[in-house]
Amino acid sequence: MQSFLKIHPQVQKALDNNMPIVALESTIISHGMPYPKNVETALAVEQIVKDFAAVPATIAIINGSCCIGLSEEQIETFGKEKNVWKVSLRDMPYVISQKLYGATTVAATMRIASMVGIKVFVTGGIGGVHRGAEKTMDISADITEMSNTSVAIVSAGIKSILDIGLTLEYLETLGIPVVTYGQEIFPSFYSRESLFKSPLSLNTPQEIAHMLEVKWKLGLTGSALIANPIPKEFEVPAYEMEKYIQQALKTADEKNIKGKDVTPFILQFIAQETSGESLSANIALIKNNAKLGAEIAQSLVV
Ligand code: PSU
Ligand code: MN
Repeated sequence: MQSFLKIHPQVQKALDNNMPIVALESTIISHGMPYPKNVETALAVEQIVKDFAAVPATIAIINGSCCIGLSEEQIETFGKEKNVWKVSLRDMPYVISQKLYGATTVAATMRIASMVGIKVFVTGGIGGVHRGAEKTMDISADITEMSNTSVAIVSAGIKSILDIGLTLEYLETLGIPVVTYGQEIFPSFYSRESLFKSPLSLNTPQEIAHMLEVKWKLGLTGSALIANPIPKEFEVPAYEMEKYIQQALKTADEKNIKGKDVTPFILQFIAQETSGESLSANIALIKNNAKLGAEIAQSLVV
């Protein structure tokens, strides 16, 4: 497996010295946001992780290697290049063996992070159970991967483009702890609230880190979803988002958008329709997650 891994010297140094590391995904750069905001955000997020005394490791597939830690130039390439694959678990062997550019989703990123022992991963929002999944069976591999891989995910809850209730049910089935930071109500990505009470909540990064330690010491392998509500000043009320989500889902259906193209299409549609308001919210929440992720990584001793 080692022969497929390419570890950035800074990340290697952090691994050797048991320093806190935060993994970051690359699909959000290539398929989740438009250029140049995507590159600016990816670099800003790395800087925040550094400001909070942890080492960022953005993960992507380049020329047959799983790269753990990217240079600024490589991040720029992922933000600009049009022929980048969105790589979930099922795509990994193909994209690696064909030596293609691959941006890793939550599922693929956490799997690669776990190969070198990184325990904390920060993103905007995870994939989950889509609305209408009872007919389409569209359930992200992010969710099933969370039961396989022992890497905690810091996200802003579950995007309201998904079925939040069904996603929470699925996470329960898989035995994955869902912990909201600092409030009882479960957040819905663009908004601090949802119709759901959070299954668990904790008020400090230290308590979250301690919970993770206990989980893994008990031999309860797998992830935990740490839901970090978007800062108040950037939130878009759920009822306002809902009409854009409905439009996006309807348009995706009319255009017969399927499979892995659904999530990027919906994100782009909503960003366009809200004149970038959803994009600003997305950027703000991922920065906020980077801070919490670094703080959790700091406190973690596993
Ligand atoms: N959520 C976002 N932006 C994103 C994604 C999720 O706000 O770019 C990406 C992540 O990489 C996630 C993927 O893993 O979408 C999920 O895709 P799917 O629903 O096709 O599994
Ligand atoms: Mn899907």
